[in-house]
Amino acid sequence: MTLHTPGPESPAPGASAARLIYARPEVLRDRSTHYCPGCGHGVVHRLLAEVLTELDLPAHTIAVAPVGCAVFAYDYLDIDFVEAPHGRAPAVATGIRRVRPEAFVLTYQGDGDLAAIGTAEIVHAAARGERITAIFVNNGIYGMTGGQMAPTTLLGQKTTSSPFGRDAALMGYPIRITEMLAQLPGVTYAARGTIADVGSIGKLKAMIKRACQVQMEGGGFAIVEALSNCPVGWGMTPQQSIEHLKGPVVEAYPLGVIVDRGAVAQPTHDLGCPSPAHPEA
Ligand SMILES: Cc1ncc(C[n+]2csc(CCOP(=O)(O)OP(=O)(O)O)c2C)c(N)n1
Ligand code: SF4
Ligand SMILES: [Mg+2]
Repeated sequence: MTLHTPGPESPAPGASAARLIYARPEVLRDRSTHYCPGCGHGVVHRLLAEVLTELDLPAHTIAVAPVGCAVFAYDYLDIDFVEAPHGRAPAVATGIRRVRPEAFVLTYQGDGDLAAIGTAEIVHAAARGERITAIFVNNGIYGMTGGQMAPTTLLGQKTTSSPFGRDAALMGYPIRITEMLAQLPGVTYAARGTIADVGSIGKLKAMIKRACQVQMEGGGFAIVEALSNCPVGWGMTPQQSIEHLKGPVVEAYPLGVIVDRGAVAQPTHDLGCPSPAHPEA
């Protein structure tokens, strides 16, 4: 899409010029998706497509698709994909890593996939410091199967399996799994962003880019959690779900870089996690 925009860069009156401000990255296929209106998965797909393109990675990438609403990611991103059983993306990616050391290996998982059925796989891939870039879309619910409670569901949140709201005494507390993983010395980079607004989307893109560069530079495991929305599962309109995301969700899951052991930069928020030295330091 091209737009004629007035401003300092505008041509002299009478002259015509167009400034490209939006173009679909080729790696994002030109087709509609199955996602519900307002769903955040599409935003994350777009950011991934942009970052992979900017880093010249599409031809070198082998991605692993999850079970969950993003199960059809392979239909939307024009890169090589392997489909993993529910929760097993990090294990499948480990296998790919071992037989294709030169490949760029990417996983994409939801919170039910990564933080529930796949807890063991993600913890041990991170502990081994697998050279994998993990994209973790946390919408606080099992979207695909009808909105059941996930480990990430907020306290008090109503879901189809917690109809009176999540009660800590009965159902435990939400897991900040990215902070848990960040404690492991094999994790080179861990960060949390959100799709809640334009500024946050830009920051999330920078996090995804950094997580990809970590792998390109030979670093260990890198994970970016994207706080996302599920308007259908949350019983909200898309607009309400974005407000909810910006409010209680971001409050429960602080945004920022949790650890970057590949850079001089220190964590931008301190949640009391110990900060072990980089194994190679
Ligand atoms: C072994 C196995 N157990 C359970 C399921 C059912 N199942 C499919 S997707 C899903 C939850 C997905 O939730 P999440 O990973 O958060 O993705 P979302 O749909 O929210 O993006 C479950 C439990 C399954 N497909 N396979
Ligand atoms: S159920 Fe939720 S996560 Fe799944 S496509 Fe719809 S809005 Fe997105
Ligand atoms: Mg989910």
